[in-house]
Amino acid sequence: MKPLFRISFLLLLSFVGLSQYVFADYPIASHRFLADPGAMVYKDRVYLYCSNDDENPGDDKSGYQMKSIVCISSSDLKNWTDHGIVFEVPKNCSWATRSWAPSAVERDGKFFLYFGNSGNGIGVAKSDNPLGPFVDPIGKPLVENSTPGVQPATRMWLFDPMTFIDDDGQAYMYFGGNGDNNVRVIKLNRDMITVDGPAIQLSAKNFFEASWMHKVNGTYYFSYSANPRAQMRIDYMTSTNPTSGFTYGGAVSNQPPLNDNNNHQAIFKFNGEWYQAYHNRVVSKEAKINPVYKRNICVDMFKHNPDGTIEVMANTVDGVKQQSYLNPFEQVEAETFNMQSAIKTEISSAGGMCVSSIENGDWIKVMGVDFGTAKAKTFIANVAGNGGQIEIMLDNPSGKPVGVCKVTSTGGTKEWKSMTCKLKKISGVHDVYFKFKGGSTPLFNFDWWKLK
Ligand code: FUB
Repeated sequence: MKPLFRISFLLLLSFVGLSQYVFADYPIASHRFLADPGAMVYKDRVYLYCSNDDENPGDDKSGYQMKSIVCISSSDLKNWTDHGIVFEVPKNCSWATRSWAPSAVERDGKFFLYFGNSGNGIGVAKSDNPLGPFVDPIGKPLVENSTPGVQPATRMWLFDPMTFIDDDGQAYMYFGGNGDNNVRVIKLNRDMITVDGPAIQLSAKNFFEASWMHKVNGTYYFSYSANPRAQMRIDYMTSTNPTSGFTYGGAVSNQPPLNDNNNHQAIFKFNGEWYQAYHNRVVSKEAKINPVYKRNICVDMFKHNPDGTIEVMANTVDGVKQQSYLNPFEQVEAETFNMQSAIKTEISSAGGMCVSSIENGDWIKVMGVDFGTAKAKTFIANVAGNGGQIEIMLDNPSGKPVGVCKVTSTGGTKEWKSMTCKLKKISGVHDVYFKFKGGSTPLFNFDWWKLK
């Protein structure tokens, strides 16, 4: 079935100036329904590990059924790469039936992913690579109701783990939900897959879910989603100690626009600035489907004041600046883009992911591509499937193509071939639109592209 999120070129143009509907920083990876981002900055990229809302049937009866974690990443905060599913239960963790609201951390060259088995316990999975596959190393929950210090608690949701490594190397996992006194923090051993001592109780005003910890200039900031009585804001409290002495600080951000339901943040520092990844429900609302279980990911920026308080974050549609331009002379994965209309992604038989489900009129936008000094002569696209063509437009999606790449049938979606076309002389930085045309359904799969 084709995705419901389709932006027509006309509609895209009509967005200009209508800030309410200009999709830029929210949503990102709009071809997927994703939620509950957990951010990890590693080397020069930010990785967001997300609950996979594509797995929710979407009706009010079925609720949240997510059984896998999807990872998206970016080095420029504008173009995001879809890495697909990196962990799945029970395939990668036999005791779990759900995988909700993950967070990830790197230690000693290994990567650890923490997740909620819905609200019934917390699991850990390990990998040698940030893109997985992550696999359960202990064969049981890391934290469950019988873990010392978790109980007694009133109707606690045992989920939403966030693991934080302090400057002295001590790791702490924050978790819990559904009640002011239901915040817990537990020390982890250096192996990151066993706990060190009992869970410690913390209390947070209007605590609902979505625990997160970040540290600035020696101050520990515990942020969380407040309950519906407090409009599900992202609130925070601070302390000079990671496990005690917290005082309420106020809001990091309000209920996001076009959300009207649960809220879940991940706070990260990238290139010296602070950001919040979160979810809202703009894609499903725009597509006029039931938005409750179909969320999408967003990113915005915020600041800490000199006195240590947080300036309430503004939810914007274009508030995040592109951090670096994309180099088109190196292979660019087709599943790296800023915006799209009606495409999907799938596992590529050539490895990694590819753009799929491409039909006549679909498009993707890659933002801030640096063509340099007009040295590009040829566009190369690696494709597999039926025929069609890729029109290449700069800056204006309905402008004149600077190149048209004809795609002939390759003999199947597993038969990858490089198609080329001449390009007009182009210099400088441009947003590139690839518009797909053709008669067959689907046209072809698109794995990568580059310029020569
Ligand atoms: O995605 C399922 C649950 O919804 C998460 O665990 C909560 O944080 C809320 O976002």
